[in-house]
Amino acid sequence: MIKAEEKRLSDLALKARILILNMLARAGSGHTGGSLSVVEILTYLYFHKMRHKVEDPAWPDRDRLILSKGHAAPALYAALSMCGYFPRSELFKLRRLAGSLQGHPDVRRTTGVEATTGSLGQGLSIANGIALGLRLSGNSSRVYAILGDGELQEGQVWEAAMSASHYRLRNVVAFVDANGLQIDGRVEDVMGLEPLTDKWKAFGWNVQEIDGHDFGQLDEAVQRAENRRDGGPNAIVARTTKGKGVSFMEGKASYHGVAPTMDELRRAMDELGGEILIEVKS
Ligand SMILES: Cc1ncc(C[n+]2csc(CCOP(=O)(O)OP(=O)(O)O)c2C)c(N)n1
Repeated sequence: MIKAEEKRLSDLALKARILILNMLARAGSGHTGGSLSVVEILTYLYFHKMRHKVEDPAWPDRDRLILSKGHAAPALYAALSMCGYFPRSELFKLRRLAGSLQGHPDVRRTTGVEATTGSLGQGLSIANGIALGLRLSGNSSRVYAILGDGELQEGQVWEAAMSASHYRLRNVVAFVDANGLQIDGRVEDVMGLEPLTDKWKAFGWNVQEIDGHDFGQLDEAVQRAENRRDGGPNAIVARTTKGKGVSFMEGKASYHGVAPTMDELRRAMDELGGEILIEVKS
């Protein structure tokens, strides 16, 4: 990836972080740490890799993205609004009853969302079904699924992993946002997954392990995955930092499921050089 493109994507990722923190502070609840860890993966996919058309969200030849770790919806919403799927003002109505942006992605309510997720463990199965359908209809679109590492403790993920390799779904790329933390602590303490890449390999996947905040590495891994001739699904274990970008949130499980207070938002914006985009709630 050329330097200018890396810079463009980094600027977009920064903008996404500013939006995520503002929308969560406005909502007063939601998942901060795991939204911040997945920003580069989403930015890379929406702004560099995927074929999609804002003016035609149901374009049959679009690539699909399934955010299996649906609690990171704020990161998905930031990316979709920055693409132009809906106005930025919608972001500040996050988690309102009857609003278009629910706490977890809802395919019926939000333009650009491909699947309803939030109940962990289901996204890869959905991605497989879509990928099989695309293959049956001779469509070469790709399906990208993003899973959390804590999410991998759900048994359904491994059923989906088996079926994707059984059906040689080379049009599926699964990212693991491996930030090492889950709701209340370290993944390795709650229920260890390592050696994680070996597990995917044993289930018949091609696996790569990268730094999930590095656009160059994301691009190389995806290109390598898609250029393989030997078929089968591809997994990318993206090592990330929960809370990435905000020093006092980084690596802390305590920021998993809480929104920033106004004071924390101010401190975060000072660090990121971002603006407060919301009014203080009374
Ligand atoms: C089936 C199910 N069980 C429990 C939850 C509650 N929950 C939401 S996020 C989360 C932790 C997920 O950890 P991880 O996948 O590592 O997410 P990240 O650290 O990237 O935010 C849990 C248990 C859920 N959403 N779905």
